[in-house]
Amino acid sequence: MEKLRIAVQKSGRLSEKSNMLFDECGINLDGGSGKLLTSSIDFPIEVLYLRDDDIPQYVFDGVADAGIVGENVIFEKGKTLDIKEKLGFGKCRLSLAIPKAEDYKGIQYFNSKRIATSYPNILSRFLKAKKIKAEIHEISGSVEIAPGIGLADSIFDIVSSGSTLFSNNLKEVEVVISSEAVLVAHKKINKRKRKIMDDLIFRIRSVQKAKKNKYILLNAPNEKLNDIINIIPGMKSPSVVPLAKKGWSSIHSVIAENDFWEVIDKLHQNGAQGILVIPIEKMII
Ligand code: PRT
Ligand code: ZN
Repeated sequence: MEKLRIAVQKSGRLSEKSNMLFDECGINLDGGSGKLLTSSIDFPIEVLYLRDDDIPQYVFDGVADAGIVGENVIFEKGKTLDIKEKLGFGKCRLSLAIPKAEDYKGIQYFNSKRIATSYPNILSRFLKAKKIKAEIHEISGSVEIAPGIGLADSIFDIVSSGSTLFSNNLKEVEVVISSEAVLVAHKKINKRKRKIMDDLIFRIRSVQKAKKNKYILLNAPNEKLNDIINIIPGMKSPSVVPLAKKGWSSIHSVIAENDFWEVIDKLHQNGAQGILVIPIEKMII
């Protein structure tokens, strides 16, 4: 049977989350460690483990049909691929940073400066758009130490928490792109593989929606039901179940994680009691 071949980072920051995503989608991989190509026993995919830098090329060439990789790598490699889905992990930004003690008044600062980076293409596109003439020094790792050892005046690198910059006496002065892990696909995959891709995306979305929402149960006096239903409208509308105690009901609904604390406050103010909030595993609307 035809399978969709997906390239995934072999070992690094995206590996664990990528494998976890398959797991959460109910896709079990026949994962003897050290294997470069593995199949799922219960879903028509096979996973090819690669260095993240190689993933755009493999997908572009059609050696893999799809891949999970950071947007930063895709933009750097400049390959035309279909970005199918943002995956919500591996979030970071690509930023310009300069020594802490330097005065920074704007992008003009970088004129005639030497900038060390592993992302020369993204950087040169950015500098060109801003009409800045700087010298780009491409290095493959430990970019953050370049200014300290006199190799460059500044850097262009991935920043996440900012602590690497901080401990190297650098400060972030321009965010050039934001990035996260995405599911990408080869431009032309056949109909059968497209169907597998759609099934996979459907599962990914169900998992992601579930993560963004919580199941909520609470008790309230009947005269407060309308007010409470307005606060937690639910997917269609909340379930209301009478309690054994006369004049009281239990309300079940779904709330967005982002609204959580605000909603809880309002529910309290409107007489809700015994509020339980429970994670949702999958959510299909
Ligand atoms: O071996 P392989 O080539 O496959 O892996 P790699 O070493 O090239 O990449 P890896 O595993 O380090 O990162 C994979 C992807 O994770 C990147 O391409 C990004 O899309 C994403 N990502 C998310 C990050 C970070 N966060 C991150 N913080 N990649 C790297 N970093 C590094 C950054 O380079 C810097 O040195 O972490 C440091 C900064 O972190 P903070 O938290 O101190 O700011
Ligand atoms: Zn890499």
